[in-house]
Amino acid sequence: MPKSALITGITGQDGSYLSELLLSKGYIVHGLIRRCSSFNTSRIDHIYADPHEQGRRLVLHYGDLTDPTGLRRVIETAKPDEIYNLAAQSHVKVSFENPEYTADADATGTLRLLDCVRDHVEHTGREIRFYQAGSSEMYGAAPPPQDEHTAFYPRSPYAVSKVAAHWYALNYREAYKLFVSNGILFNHESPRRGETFVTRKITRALGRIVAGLQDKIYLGNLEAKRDWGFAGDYVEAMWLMLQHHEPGDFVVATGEAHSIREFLHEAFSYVGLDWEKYVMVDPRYFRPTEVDYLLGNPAKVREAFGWRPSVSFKQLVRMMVDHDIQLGEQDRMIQSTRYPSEVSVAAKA
Ligand code: NAP
Ligand code: F7E
Repeated sequence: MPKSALITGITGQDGSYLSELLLSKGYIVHGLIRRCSSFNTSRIDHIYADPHEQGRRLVLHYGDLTDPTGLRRVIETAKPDEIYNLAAQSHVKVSFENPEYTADADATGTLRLLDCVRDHVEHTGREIRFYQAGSSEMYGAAPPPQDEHTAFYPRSPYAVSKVAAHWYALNYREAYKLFVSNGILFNHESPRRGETFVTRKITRALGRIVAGLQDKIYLGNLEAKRDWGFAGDYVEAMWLMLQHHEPGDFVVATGEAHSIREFLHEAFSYVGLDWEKYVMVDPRYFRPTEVDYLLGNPAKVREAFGWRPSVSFKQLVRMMVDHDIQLGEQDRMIQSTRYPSEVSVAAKA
């Protein structure tokens, strides 16, 4: 029998890479998606399988971490061997604006899912292995480098919610002897990164600058430092955690940190531009409490699974810039073709 996995947050950056990885390993992949008035599946459209297809291995279910009865039904239907809980309101700045929703989805949502697993395991006697998507944001103001022994000091409603989810996961591991692992992942990026996270915001704007579609980019704090890796590498670490002989808590990071300024320099100089001519600082992007310096120590995952990042900082920046230069060119083409039709519509009106 092929293994089956349920991924919450399948439409997100990590969900899409993880789905590809699990399908390539022969899994049947179940994904939780939210009903939305416009399509939200662009990251998984290339692996989507029509429900009428025989033997399809990707099955999508409507659901939401704020809806426990729906979650219970999905688990009963999918009967997964592994659950990857990636769903979250994942934007730190937005969590200051929607703190209660962030806590409901990210903290209580994790508790709801764990409780469904607890009951399912108890009633059926099946084993379900559970991955919880924890974050380096949980370390917040704790000085670098951070590892599994560093005390959490969260600095946003998002980070506080992730700390709660981490402890719920750990408590369910100890109380009910469930196989639950917490990944503590440092920032990981890709061409599929949401466009309001700083790396993608920069590369997307750069692509449009090169295409002649904009000449400014407004950013917040340029001094913060992050340990940025490639999302494709990080989903492999998630999978490895659930194949390990015992559950645990694992930091996943590159062990190298760079400031936003350094990211800007790397990206703009790659296409022969000086970033200082295009970047404006706008305080609207400052956070009420900032996380200044995140630098992970990945020694434990290296020793436990031999995991190492395969993409360097420079390669990551270039991969994202190359992708967004193409997207900028597409934007330019769409803009130039839209203009004549808008003119003809206006002429008819
Ligand atoms: P992402 O691109 O923002 O994706 C988040 C996913 O969660 C999307 O599929 C989203 O659905 C879904 N979602 C949001 N609220 C939900 C709810 N109430 N119920 C069900 N689904 C919901 O995030 P990501 O970068 O892939 O990150 C994956 C996970 O890892 C998140 O939990 C994030 O907090 C955590 N994390 C990320 C990083 C990183 O650097 N990327 C680092 C550490 C931890 P829609 O598509 O419908 O919005
Ligand atoms: O900000 C600064 C900002 O939003 C990084 C999420 O995936 O990783 C992510 O959270 C830094 C911060 O990521 C802008 O102040 C400057 O210091 O790209 P970000 P994040 O907050 O680190 C962690 C690990 C997660 O778990 C989260 O889910 O960049 N910054 N100017 C800016 N940030 C944004 N977004 N936009 C700016 O204009």
